[in-house]
Amino acid sequence: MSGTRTSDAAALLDAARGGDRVALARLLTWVERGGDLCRSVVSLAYATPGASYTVGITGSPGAGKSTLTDRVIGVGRTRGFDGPGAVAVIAIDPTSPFSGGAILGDRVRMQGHATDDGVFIRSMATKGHLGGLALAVPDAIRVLSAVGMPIVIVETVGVGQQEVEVAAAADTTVVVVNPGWGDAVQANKAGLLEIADIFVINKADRPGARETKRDLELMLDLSAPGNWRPPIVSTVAQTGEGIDELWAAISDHRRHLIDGGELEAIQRRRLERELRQILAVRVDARVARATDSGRVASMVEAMLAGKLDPYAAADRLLGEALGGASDPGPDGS
Ligand SMILES: Nc1nc2c(ncn2[C@@H]2O[C@H](COP(=O)(O)OP(=O)(O)O)[C@@H](O)[C@H]2O)c(=O)[nH]1
Ligand SMILES: [Mg+2]
Repeated sequence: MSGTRTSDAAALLDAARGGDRVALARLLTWVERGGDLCRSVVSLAYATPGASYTVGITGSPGAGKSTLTDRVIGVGRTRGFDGPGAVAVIAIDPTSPFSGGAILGDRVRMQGHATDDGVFIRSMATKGHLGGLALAVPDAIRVLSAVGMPIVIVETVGVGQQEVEVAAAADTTVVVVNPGWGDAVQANKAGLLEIADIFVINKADRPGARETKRDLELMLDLSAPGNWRPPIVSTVAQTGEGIDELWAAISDHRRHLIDGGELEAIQRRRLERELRQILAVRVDARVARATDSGRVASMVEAMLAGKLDPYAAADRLLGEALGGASDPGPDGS
């Protein structure tokens, strides 16, 4: 990593801390791309940790997450957790990695705060970060935290394992469902029941909200009891109905985590998961480099000739991969 890059990153970070949104946007672009620049930003951000609280908002496409986020930004700005503060939003749509229509829609739906410089909204893809969202999101949160954002909201489409991983980066995870047949069941199948700290039934202006609430309560009754039972809040994001209750639920959950010492435990687990992910990505990258097709083909010949078994071949390749190879970038690049 060159010294120039480190000083560039330091200057940008200083500017971003002073409220320069262009500098902040550039830092996040570096994070998004991965590689050496990402590494220098992350290492600086790491040395000056902030105290941001992260709220994840997840659910199916069209559930109203962006509309809801826009409302939550409003409450965060006017009341915050301990008074008004800045709010940052990262909007992720893993299904359209190259900023498709969905993200454009997100931006439109969060226009309510377009002129407020206490609000920073960023859509994110994972173009170059080989660690994927599982590393890019925590890195981005770390940068936002280091520049002094007290509240970070991460909006993500909750449809698969990757989104469950993204939710792991949030302190409080809000799962959004809609009234109507089977939505709660779908959320359950997608593994969202386990990650939910709070359920929101958005579009409660539509028929079936009560039934959906009953379905969720039933599923919660059947799931393993913990020391926090996710509350279920009904909202109409378009009008703002239920948003105060949602903010109260988020604040309660945060209080619960802090008072029980749970927040610290979560942060420990998160760092451990992140470290393991970085190791896995690096080992993968080294193995890929050491196992070019010629090398593998010659091993296969040796196996066919009865001179080598596949386990011994793997041992040898692994030794070559992890032996003297130079240190790759933070994401294996
Ligand atoms: N009827 C109704 N429509 C809503 C509500 N909240 C959002 N919508 C609409 O649902 C659509 C999808 O909203 P959006 O926030 O983009 O959903 P996302 O894909 O989950 O981010 C938009 O047309 C919103 O105007 C609500 O509470 N009631
Ligand atoms: Mg959206």
